[in-house]
Amino acid sequence: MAERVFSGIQPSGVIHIGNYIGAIKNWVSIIDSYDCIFCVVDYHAITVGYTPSELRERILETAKTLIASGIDPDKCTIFVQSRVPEHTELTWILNAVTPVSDLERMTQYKDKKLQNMDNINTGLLTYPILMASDILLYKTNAVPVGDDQAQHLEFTREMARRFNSRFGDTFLEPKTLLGEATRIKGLDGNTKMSKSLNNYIALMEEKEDIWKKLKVAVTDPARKRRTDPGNPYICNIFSLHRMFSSEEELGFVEKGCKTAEIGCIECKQILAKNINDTVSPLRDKMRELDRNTDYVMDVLEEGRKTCSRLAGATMEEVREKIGVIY
Ligand code: AQP
Repeated sequence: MAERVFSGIQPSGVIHIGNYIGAIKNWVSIIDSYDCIFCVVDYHAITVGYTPSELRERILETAKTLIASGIDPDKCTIFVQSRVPEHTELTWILNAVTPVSDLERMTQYKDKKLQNMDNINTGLLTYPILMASDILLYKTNAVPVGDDQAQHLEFTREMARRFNSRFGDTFLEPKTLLGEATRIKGLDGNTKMSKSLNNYIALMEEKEDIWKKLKVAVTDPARKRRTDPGNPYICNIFSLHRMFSSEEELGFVEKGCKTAEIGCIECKQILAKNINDTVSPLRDKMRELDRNTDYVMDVLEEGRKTCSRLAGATMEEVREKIGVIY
């Protein structure tokens, strides 16, 4: 039996190249080696401000984007979190064994609090418990996460240990499967590329729009004029080249930037072409799926059935262990 992998993505906005490089591409690369479950985590997405009609569309769009990016439904399970209510049931139970102080020190909570000052709801605080439930419900062996989620995965392991030591062996402690890429910064060059920060290049962005966004993206501030030499190692455009460009192109822009032989515009044009070359087959596939929404709905329904069966079995065990079966 292949080891089980679980990972999720929020339908909280447009999926961007950071999500692709940091998560989805890695998921595609392991799909043949593990029993993979990929989840559109819509209940996570309601912890920040949103519009119900948009969420409805984004759930389906996120599922389509996964499939268009190479997550083959014949090789794995894809489903929507809210369609399997055991996720929230387990969350409530794990709430009761989680110290509030553990949640308050989570880095993502601190960041999100600052980004959502007018809506610091309890869901932002308990987000890691829902994530732990997603993972533990399926007796997951390994979770592929970007380094931004590493703290939440450590928290999940701690939850498994805590529950097991109190109620007896139930959950597995999942390992981390770290992909090759680290965190992708946004076009502002400051924070991580994020759906909610509008500092992204969408995965399905059209060629002209990729260029429009890259043209104004932040580079090494020391390069004020075309003739100023730059430092590629502090330039976010160069770090994106590492993800999308060939070794030869990397060498060319590295040297060209340091010696001012090329300007930022030429450097960005090479990057824009390479991003477009990577995403254009995905865009084509997405258009095909847009014409075949019934197929995507069928995939999600199959996923729901599989996950309901697995989650249902775990919850029977959990209810028995915590003493609510009489
Ligand atoms: N900038 C990034 N670089 C590398 N990996 C990233 N991921 C997200 N942003 C980057 C990875 O994408 C997966 C799915 O992320 P998510 O949808 O669960 O939520 P997130 O990490 O909070 O993504 P966003 O884009 O920043 O969304 P919002 O703005 O809604 O919070 C994860 O595996 C994550 O590591």
